[in-house]
Amino acid sequence: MLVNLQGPWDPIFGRLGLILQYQYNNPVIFFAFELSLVGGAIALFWLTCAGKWRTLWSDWLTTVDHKKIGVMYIIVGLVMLFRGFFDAVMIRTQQAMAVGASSPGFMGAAHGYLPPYHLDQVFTAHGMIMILLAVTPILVGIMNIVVPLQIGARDMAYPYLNALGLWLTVSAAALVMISLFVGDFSHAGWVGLIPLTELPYSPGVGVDYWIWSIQIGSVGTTLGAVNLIATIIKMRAPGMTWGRVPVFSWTTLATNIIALTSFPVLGVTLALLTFDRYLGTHFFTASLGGDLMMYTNLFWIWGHPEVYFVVLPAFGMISEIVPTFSQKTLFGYVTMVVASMAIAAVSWSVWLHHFFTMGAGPNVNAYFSIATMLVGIPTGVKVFNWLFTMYRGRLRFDTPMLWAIGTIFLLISGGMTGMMLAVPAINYIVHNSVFVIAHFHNMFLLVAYAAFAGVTFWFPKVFGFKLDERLGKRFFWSFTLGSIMVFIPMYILGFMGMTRRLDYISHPAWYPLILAELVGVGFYAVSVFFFLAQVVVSIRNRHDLRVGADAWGTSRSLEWGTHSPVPFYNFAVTPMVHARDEWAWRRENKLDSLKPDHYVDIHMPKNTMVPLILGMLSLVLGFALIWRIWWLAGLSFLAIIVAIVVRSFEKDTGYIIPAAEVAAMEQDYLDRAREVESAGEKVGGGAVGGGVPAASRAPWNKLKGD
Ligand code: HEM
Ligand SMILES: [Cu+2]
Repeated sequence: MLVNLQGPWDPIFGRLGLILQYQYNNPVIFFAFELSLVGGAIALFWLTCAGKWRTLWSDWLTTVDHKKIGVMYIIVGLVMLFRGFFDAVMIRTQQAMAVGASSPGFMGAAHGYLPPYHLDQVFTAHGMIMILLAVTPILVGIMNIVVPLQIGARDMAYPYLNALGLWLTVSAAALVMISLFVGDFSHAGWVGLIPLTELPYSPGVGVDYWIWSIQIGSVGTTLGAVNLIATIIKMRAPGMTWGRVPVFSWTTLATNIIALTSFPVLGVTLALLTFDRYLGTHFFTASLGGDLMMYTNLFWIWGHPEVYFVVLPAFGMISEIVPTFSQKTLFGYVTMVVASMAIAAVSWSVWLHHFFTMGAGPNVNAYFSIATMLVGIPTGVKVFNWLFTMYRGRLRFDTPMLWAIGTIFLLISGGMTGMMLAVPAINYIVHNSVFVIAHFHNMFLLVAYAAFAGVTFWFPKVFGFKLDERLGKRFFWSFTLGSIMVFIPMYILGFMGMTRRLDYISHPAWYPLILAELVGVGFYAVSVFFFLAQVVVSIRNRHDLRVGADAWGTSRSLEWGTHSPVPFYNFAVTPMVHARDEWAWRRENKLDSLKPDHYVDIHMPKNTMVPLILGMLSLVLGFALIWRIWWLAGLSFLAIIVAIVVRSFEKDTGYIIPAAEVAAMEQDYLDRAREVESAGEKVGGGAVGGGVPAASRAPWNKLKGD
């Protein structure tokens, strides 16, 4: 039943014999390999010398604490963001070097230094990594950290499932990284252009790496979606009615409904493609009853909702940040919530705008064109709400606010070009040009901006100290210069007719703009430096950057009503919610003391190593399936089942912290807060209800709940 493969196959080693046919003489890969070896060695050395193995194991690898899981998601996302950035640098330098027939070629390339087959892998990896393994994990990480705090919960509804989602994401990322050194990666674009992904056209293991890493990662994302939805529905603190749920939590709900309904479509689509490649079926082939466009339809039925999956949390984050730094309540809470749900709803009915040129005819195209444009209405509502929130507010331009304003600019420009693309007549002209690339980078940049806003905004909540503002602003401005320099020329090039995914530029008139893009990449590189400097300097100066519970002094929602850094049990006693902007309400009514009348026992989930083991086993399973090592695949699959069954018999999964112990821990936090408060403005204000400039307690903060 299995298909006949080209090249070697062996019952023990599967297709691993193919490795001998790959040429490992590429200096770029060699450099990356060296770098990871050296990096790994340094990390191991440091862990051993500093005696950190035990902390790593018990505080991080086996944890089920939603905040730590969130932090690990964000770290994985940032690492992959860096990897994706490296890919981008390679694409841009290749295009800048390979202009005109006389441009020289190196390392086996006719022009530039990347032969087409290698460049194709680089842009495929770039797209897939950035969307699924960089932006998505960073957002999931922020949702993980913030949502339980915002709704006054102890943890997520299913802490164990939460850790499992993380480790599946890690194993997906690991598979992509392994493909760099063992075998190769897909060359068929992040969308898996059909029939290029079918076995006859991609006989190697690259497409299989692409399939299995997405498959494993999306199981993780789906589990995360179940968890976040259940958490928001079931775990809200007493008094937190639906009308009081903070907007970020609302958008998290909307976005995870999208995830829960769309990721399974991706799973099924890839499974059908897997059948084609492994079992010789013909779902998506051009003959024997297969249908190429069925793949494209199914892919975008997931793909379009996915783009809203990343954009809605971004909207949610700036809906928290803009009011905080405008010192006003959010304008139009109800319309904001309705708009989020409307965007989620419309997102299922627009997928065909990705292939208007398929030739479905004017009626079908008109339907999808109108549906696509409808998205502009709720999106516009949101933009106006943010603007009205800022209108006559007392604006402060701390770093999170700068990123938030950048987000709004990008949303307007990216949304406009999206509207242009949604007109079939225009789309026929610019489809498959770099105008589309500029549009969606514009959109994904918006998400990145909001994510940086969110990370800077909630960082002090999680770690107890702020990130350095001066370096943060430099990071913002260099990143923004990079975005302008790379993507405005790209829009123009699209109009000039430059198609996407070129390895060679034949048109000399495009050259100046391509060079401008390369300069932009230089600014991005500078911004990476400022980001790393910001992290290092802030950690070094963490004592001076300490903050109290309300890190920004004007924060509004419930998460600011517990200590910074947040204790592992979140709230000493479950908070009672009185208003929509609970913390702002407490601040105004002088109810912002963090000391409750009395303490009670707290029930917490226990650490477990099962999720880590399951993650590692899925990595082995994925690797075995890619290389068709059937015995290993069977064995690891069996081990996964056994681990799940064994864990489900585990009854003793929680423990109690006695009230007295809680009281002692709380005392430490309160002492720390007092110390921060007495240090006053020097530490950036925002100690326990104190250190806030009097002006920020202005009368318009008054809000009577819903
Ligand atoms: C007002 C909202 C939006 C509209 C009207 C819109 C419209 C479109 C249209 C019509 C296309 C197809 C272009 C073509 O291939 O010819 C497109 C492509 C794309 N858009 Fe948007 N879009 C919007 C928002 C977004 C958002 C929020 C994101 C992501 C955060 C996004 C990401 C993408 C991506 C990734 C592609 C192309 C993928 C590819 O072909 O590789 N869009 N958009
Ligand atoms: Cu779309």
